[in-house]
Amino acid sequence: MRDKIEQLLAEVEQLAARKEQELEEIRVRLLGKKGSITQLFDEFRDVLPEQKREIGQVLNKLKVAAAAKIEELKAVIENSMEPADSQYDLTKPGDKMELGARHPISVTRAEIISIFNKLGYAIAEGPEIEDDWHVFGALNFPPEHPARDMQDTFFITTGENPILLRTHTSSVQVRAMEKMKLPIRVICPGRVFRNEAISARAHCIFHQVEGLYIDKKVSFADLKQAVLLFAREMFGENTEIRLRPSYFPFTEPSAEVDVSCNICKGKGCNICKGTGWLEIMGCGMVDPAVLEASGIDSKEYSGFAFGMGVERIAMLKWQVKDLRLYFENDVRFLQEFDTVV
Ligand code: 2U9
Repeated sequence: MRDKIEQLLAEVEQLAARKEQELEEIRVRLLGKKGSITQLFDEFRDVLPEQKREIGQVLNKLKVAAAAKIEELKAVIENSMEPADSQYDLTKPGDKMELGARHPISVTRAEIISIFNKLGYAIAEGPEIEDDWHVFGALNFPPEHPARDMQDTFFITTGENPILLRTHTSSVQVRAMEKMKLPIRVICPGRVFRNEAISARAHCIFHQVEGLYIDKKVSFADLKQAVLLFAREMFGENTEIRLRPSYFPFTEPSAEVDVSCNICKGKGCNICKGTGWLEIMGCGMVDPAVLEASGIDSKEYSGFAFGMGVERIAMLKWQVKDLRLYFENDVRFLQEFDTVV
């Protein structure tokens, strides 16, 4: 096989050499000392003065065009005569093709979305650069209220309704409440920003999936059932949940949700720090003041909401100890995940 390839390469090179010689003969025939174009220049001396300008122009054009064409063809032939190994080594084994993979955060986000899609939630998206009203005002964070300290952010403008980077995707739910017809059942995945020092457990950029369900007679029992269904789909059918009372300005009552540790099955290990439980999200009943702020009658409608950090869910799923790994995009880390698409 190798011999055959080399023989054929030699033939191609011989062919190119022959063609180059033929081309040189053509050049001499046209543009050489006695070439036909050169001869026309000799005859040009006898052209009548009144025709000299016109014929001179055409003649020059012919000479330039012929020279250019010959140069062009010479380059083509020379290229094809390059020694084979300087251009292609047909005997070299092919380069290994690296398969791409989805980022573990994308995989986790897609899994969360798919679970809620099955529960009838639509997806809503909104701007990362928001105004103060949609991030704080409409969600029951009065100006100067200490609850704002928990979600300090990056301001783009100052003034009465400053423009800033959203600290949660709740702003998307506010926009949904403003424009969607009731009942509303949405999840809002997206990137959020907080003025936080970067560490193994916190970052100034992270991803959330939040959800909102508003209808007549929505109860805390409905919330608990939705959270339980999600937890069992995400972490396994034997997963148990527990709700601990908490505080958020936009929900009342509010709770933190824990799932039973599926590493030690609730016995206590170093992943769950001996407690048997892992915190996965926050949730609560939408505060009536939040419904009213977006023009929804809180006497007729009620709703629940929940929110989770995608990085946190992904850390629990794969037992990743340092959040920063998700942002560094070191391929050695990314290749650890079985996420080839
Ligand atoms: C509207 C009304 C209520 C969204 C909610 C949480 C609880 C919550 C955190 C989890 C970890 C954010 O990523 S995190 O830091 N979120 O605990 N979020 S209830 O409540 C809403 C949203 C929109 C209109």
